[in-house]
Amino acid sequence: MTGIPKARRVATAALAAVLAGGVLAACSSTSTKSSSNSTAPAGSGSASSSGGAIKKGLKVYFIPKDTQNPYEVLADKGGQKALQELGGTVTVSSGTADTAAAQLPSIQAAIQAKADAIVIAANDPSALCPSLNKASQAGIKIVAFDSDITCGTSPNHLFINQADTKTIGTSEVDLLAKQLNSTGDIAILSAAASATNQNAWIKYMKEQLVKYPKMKLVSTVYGNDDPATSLTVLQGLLSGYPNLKGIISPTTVGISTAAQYLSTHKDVAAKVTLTGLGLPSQMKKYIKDGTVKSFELWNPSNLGYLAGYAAASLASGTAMQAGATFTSGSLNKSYTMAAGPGELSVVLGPPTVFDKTNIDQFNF
Ligand code: RAM
Repeated sequence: MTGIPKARRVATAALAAVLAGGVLAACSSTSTKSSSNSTAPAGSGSASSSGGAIKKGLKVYFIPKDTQNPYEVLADKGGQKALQELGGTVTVSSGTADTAAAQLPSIQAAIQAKADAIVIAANDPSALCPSLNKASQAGIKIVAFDSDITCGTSPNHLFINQADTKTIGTSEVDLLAKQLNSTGDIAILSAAASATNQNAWIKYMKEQLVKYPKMKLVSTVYGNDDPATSLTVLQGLLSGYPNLKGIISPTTVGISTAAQYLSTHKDVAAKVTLTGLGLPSQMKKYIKDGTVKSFELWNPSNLGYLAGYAAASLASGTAMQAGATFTSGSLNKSYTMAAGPGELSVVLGPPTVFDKTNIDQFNF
């Protein structure tokens, strides 16, 4: 959390870009000013990789989970910034619902456009594999970010992980346990039931809960990263489990929906503690009014930015293999691809915990 003033400055630009841009659906963009993080990037870095210089004019397709989720929009803006620095272009294309089916036409469009790389946040671990494999066979480099695919070697791909998967899951349970004195019935308000990232985090939450025998997970519900659905399943939870003491929502859409509900239902808020993964820009008011004590996240713009640099490096000849490195522009770091369990990945960095002591320093 160093360099906060600069983080605030560039993060404000990121948010302004989102507000000004509105919903992005299959639109090309070559310019944006957004990029920020708790690790405040500064100035442009060098554009090279272990494969040599970055090619000019690269066409990268960013396929987010959907085009309406503010988190995904920030991530895509980060990708656009990266490709702008590198002399390439980004096309953002996806559906409006978090399903694999809604992403398939965008993969097809990337193939038709002879894109150099696809950067995708997968709504399903396996349903996209055949289509992505076709893209790979057509010479398109495949990068997953935010939510991984599980395709084995067909296609080979690199996953840009926002933070260590296990840490994300276990730390959310620890945050809630601290506030609940490690006791009580709890529930998870997730996104799409098929989302790889959500399920990976939930798996580690369950493992971590073993350390808290007095905390009992009574239900996991899915709001599909849609505010209306998230509200409906939240209300179902509250009426179905009157003794509920805590909710973890590992999605920015779920936690902001739940926080909004609790802030206007003080009787419920007095009994139910909420934490999870949220955008500071959306959660600030709920921290200020005491609805939420703490939550976590990383900088989504930087996630997209790193994915953009990775995609450009791969499309410029960097090998898709463990040990291969690429630079990351203003993140000022060289990233090395590591073989994880069943995947090749790099990790952006640790999540930041936000509470009333630091929330004002973050605007993404
Ligand atoms: C939501 C999405 C996204 C996740 C964040 C934390 O916006 O589910 O995939 O990474 O929350």
